[in-house]
Amino acid sequence: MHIYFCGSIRGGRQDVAIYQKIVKLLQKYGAVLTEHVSSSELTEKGEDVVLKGDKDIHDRDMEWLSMSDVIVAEVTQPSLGVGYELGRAVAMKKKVLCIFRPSSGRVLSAMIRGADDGSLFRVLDYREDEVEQILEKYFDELVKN
Ligand code: 6K6
Repeated sequence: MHIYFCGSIRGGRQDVAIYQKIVKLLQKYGAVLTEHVSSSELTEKGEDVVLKGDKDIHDRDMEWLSMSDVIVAEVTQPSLGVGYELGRAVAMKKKVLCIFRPSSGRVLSAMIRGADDGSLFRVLDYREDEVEQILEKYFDELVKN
């Protein structure tokens, strides 16, 4: 299974430790195409030594998105890039799981929370200590269906 993980980069790197935990857990279920999103070396500037610029980043990510079987997005830290990826994933009719921590004190965008359709696009609230169970339950159900 190919998994595309989304997390804020230029939107702010406050949650990078949680992204690392999530990516590690996701690797039990398949290949995470966007492992770099959880790299603590990647700063908000998101400068890349390998890719030439933003167009390369965009085009490569869209290719990976189209190759992926499931998209998992940590949406607590607002990010334009993550919102864009989610919109493109919906247009591609991909399976999407968004996870959000209400303990952050933030209120999730209505365009994300309101996109939950109970099947292809899911939005789940979680506490950090629940992340393992929430992913296990989601992927168990995914392989059954
Ligand atoms: C350097 C090293 C690794 O990555 C970089 C440069 N930046 C990006 N590389 C790969 N994907 C990116 C990069 N910047 C944004 N993205 C994609 O958008 C990721 O898949 C994230 O889920 C999302 C973050 O968007 P912003 O708007 O918070 O940056």
